[in-house]
Amino acid sequence: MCLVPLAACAFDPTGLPSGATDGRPSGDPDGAIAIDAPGASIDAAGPCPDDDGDTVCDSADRCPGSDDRRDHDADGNPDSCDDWDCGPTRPTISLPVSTGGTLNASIELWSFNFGPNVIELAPGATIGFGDTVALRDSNNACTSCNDQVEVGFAGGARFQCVDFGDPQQGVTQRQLRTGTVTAPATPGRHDVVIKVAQAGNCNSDGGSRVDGWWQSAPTGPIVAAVCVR
Ligand SMILES: [Ca+2]
Ligand SMILES: [Ca+2]
Ligand SMILES: [Ca+2]
Ligand SMILES: [Ca+2]
Repeated sequence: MCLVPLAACAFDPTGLPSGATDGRPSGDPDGAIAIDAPGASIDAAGPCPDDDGDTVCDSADRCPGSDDRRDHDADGNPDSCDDWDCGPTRPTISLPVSTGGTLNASIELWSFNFGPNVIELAPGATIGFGDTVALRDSNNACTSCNDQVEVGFAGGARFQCVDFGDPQQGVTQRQLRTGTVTAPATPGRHDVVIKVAQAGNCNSDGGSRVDGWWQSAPTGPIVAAVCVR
C-alpha cells in the first residue's frame, strides 16, 4: 500500500503501482511513458510536448507549426523560418553599383517582379525584372565608340544588354528597362553582375562564345542575387 508522499504515488488503471512492471499501459498521471519501465518505482520522465509532431520539443522548437527537420541549406534554420535557403544569411546588396573608370556603368535600381534585388527561385524558373541602367562615357580615347552595358549571371550567361549608342562624352545617360530572366538550373547562389564594353550594338563576342558576353564573363560588380533551390 502506498501512503506518502501522495504525488509520487501513481497507479496503473488496474490499481497496481505504476512501477509494478506489469507490462500494461500505466496510469501515466504525469503524461510520460505509456509503459512502465522495468524496475522503475514511478513513471519515468517521458517525451516532451511536441504540438507540431516534428519530434522537436515545444521548448526547443524553432518553427512552431512546421517541420523543423526540413532544412534545405543545412544551416540549422528550418525551411519555414529561413528567409534565405542558400546559406546562413540573406545577402544585402545596396545600389547603386558601378563599374567605375572612365567608362562608368551603374545599376541604380533593380527589382525582381517589382520586389527586392535578392530572391529565391526554383531551378529554371522565369521571373520579370526591372532596372535603371546608367552610363557615363568619359573615355576620350574612343570618343566615337558605341557603348553597351551587359547584365547576366556571374560566370554564366548574359541576359540583358543595354545599347547606349555613341553617347555624349562626360554626360550620364539613363535607361529604364524591363525584361525576364531564367534562373540557372544549378542550385545555390547565383549573382547578377554587370559589365561595360565599347563593342557596339550589344553584339556578343563572335561565334566562339555561347553565353552572350563581350569577351569574358565577369564575376562582378554584383547588383542582385538569386538563390536557386
Ligand atoms: Ca515540435
Ligand atoms: Ca516545428
Ligand atoms: Ca535552413
Ligand atoms: Ca538559410
